[in-house]
Amino acid sequence: MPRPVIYHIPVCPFSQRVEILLELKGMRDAVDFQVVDITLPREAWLLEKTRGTTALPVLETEEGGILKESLVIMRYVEERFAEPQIARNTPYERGIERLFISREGAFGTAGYLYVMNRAREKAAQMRETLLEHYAWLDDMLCQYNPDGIWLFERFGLAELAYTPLMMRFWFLEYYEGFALPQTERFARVARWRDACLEHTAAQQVSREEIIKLYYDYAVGSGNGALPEGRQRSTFVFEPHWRDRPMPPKDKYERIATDAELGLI
Ligand code: GAZ
Repeated sequence: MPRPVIYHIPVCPFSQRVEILLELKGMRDAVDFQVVDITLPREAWLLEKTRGTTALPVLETEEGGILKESLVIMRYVEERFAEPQIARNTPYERGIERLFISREGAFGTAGYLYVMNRAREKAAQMRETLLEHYAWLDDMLCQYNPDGIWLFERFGLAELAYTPLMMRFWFLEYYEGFALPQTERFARVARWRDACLEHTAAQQVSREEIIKLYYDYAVGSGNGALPEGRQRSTFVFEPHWRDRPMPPKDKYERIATDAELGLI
């Protein structure tokens, strides 16, 4: 059976959104996921399909149609494999869902800039910016479902848009000592986040994997780029992350060697 193909980077938060959605539908095999190695130059045939852009995920339909942007691909999968429906039912609730999702980009950027920051004196401001995003989510959750867990009565599109990003933010706990303050301002969003991280449909990556693979981000090099003095990216597939040691936490002091990271 021909199936849509998604070209993706396995640990990328954006493709995990679509993986979670398919898992919620019990249809993981409805899409053929093809892995792209972010540490190698993009292949010409793939660049041709994307007309030159390199960001993933990209979906290709059976007819050769191309779609980019994880949230667009998410809606395509939701509508194409319509049963069971995961999106909300009414126009009003879909509106709330979309409003909630509308800050995912800024939320993700806040966390990534924070982990990639190399100037210790800027860390406090970056933490503050991220906390403002969590406070906004807290306020939304308090408005629409103050006593529950999810934005509505179950884990849905709102949750799957943010869960992969909140999982990547395990790197902030490890490299920045970041934690949500245990105060009233964040109580509702903390309950939501904890439930999101534990949801059975969202277990495609682990904390250990995130911390090891994103070491290069923590010393300022994103998207498979190589930090100074290094030959191998922490995003390489070999050696497997399970066989590598936990990276050093002192990201402001120095950059660990390939050997210390278990990459050679
Ligand atoms: N908006 C797109 C979507 O699909 O939702 C984003 C896709 C994307 O950025 N993909 C990245 C990619 O393919 C991998 S994940 N990069 C390779 C390339 O050649 O473009 C996130 C950030 C950030 C830096 C990196 C990432 C990240 O901010 O996870 O903010 C959220 C990249 C500094």
